[in-house]
Amino acid sequence: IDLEARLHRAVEQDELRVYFQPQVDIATGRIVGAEALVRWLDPKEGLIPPSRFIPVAESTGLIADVGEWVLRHTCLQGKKWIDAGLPPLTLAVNISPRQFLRSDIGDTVARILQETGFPPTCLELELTESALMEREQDVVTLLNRLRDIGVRLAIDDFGTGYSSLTYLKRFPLDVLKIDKGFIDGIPHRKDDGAIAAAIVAMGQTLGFKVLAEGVEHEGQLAFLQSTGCNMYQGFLRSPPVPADTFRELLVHAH
Ligand code: G
Ligand code: G
Ligand code: MN
Ligand code: NA
Repeated sequence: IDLEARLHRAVEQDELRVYFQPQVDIATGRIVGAEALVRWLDPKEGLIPPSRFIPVAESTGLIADVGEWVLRHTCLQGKKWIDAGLPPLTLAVNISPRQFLRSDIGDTVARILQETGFPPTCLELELTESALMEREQDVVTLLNRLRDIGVRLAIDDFGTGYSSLTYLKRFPLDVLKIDKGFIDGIPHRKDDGAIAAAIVAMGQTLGFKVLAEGVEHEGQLAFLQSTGCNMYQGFLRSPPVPADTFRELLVHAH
């Protein structure tokens, strides 16, 4: 049977898993949140990465079911951590363009927050530049509805899309995530460093928090610290890990 049919069954039979990658406050070194990243635990094939099934889900429409599963599962996990007395965290969930542009995304998010009891202010939605470049008026309406619900909004892979900087002043956003592609060349490539530093300065002037993605080395972190960048994610601290492992990271770090 094909991947689409298998994925459909995987959602129904709870074969998906959510991994969590720490998001670290650069000034304090503390874990302040996590990005939720889906995996598919196939009984025969083992762990299947999202790069293999998210595009299929997007092109077949299954993304609505997969996306809703990830959102609900992440909020349930976040609520468990709050109830267990862990320090407050922001959990970031990736929303694919097709999932975002459905007119009922606001209703879906509001319903899941209500059902799970997870606080809206602890949930961040990661959107891509390409999703925001679609029908602009619809996008403004969708973003404002999400903003009214109280969730935070982040731009993922910032700097890589066919984007226009005008959307930064038009859309209600909270976080810019600098794409790993700019972080890779730091500190030896002057151009990458200059672009990262410029994104931090511009983003912060516009009132956003800025997060650097894919930080792997101390040299990158030291450079980002010098720019005043707010947060980072990357293998330097931890790859995405299962919930229990993430909880251990939290407990040991605090
Ligand atoms: O987790 P990994 O490091 O393999 O992620 C690969 C890609 O899959 C990333 O671009 C990430 O944004 C995407 N991805 C991971 N989880 C989700 C998800 O729950 N929803 C969507 N839409 N994309 C995801
Ligand atoms: O949603 P997004 O496209 O930003 O997904 C993040 C992706 O980056 C995931 O696939 C995650 O596993 C990966 N990732 C996170 N940190 C690092 C890192 O330090 N190095 C590398 N190579 N990949 C990373
Ligand atoms: Mn992301
Ligand atoms: Na990214």
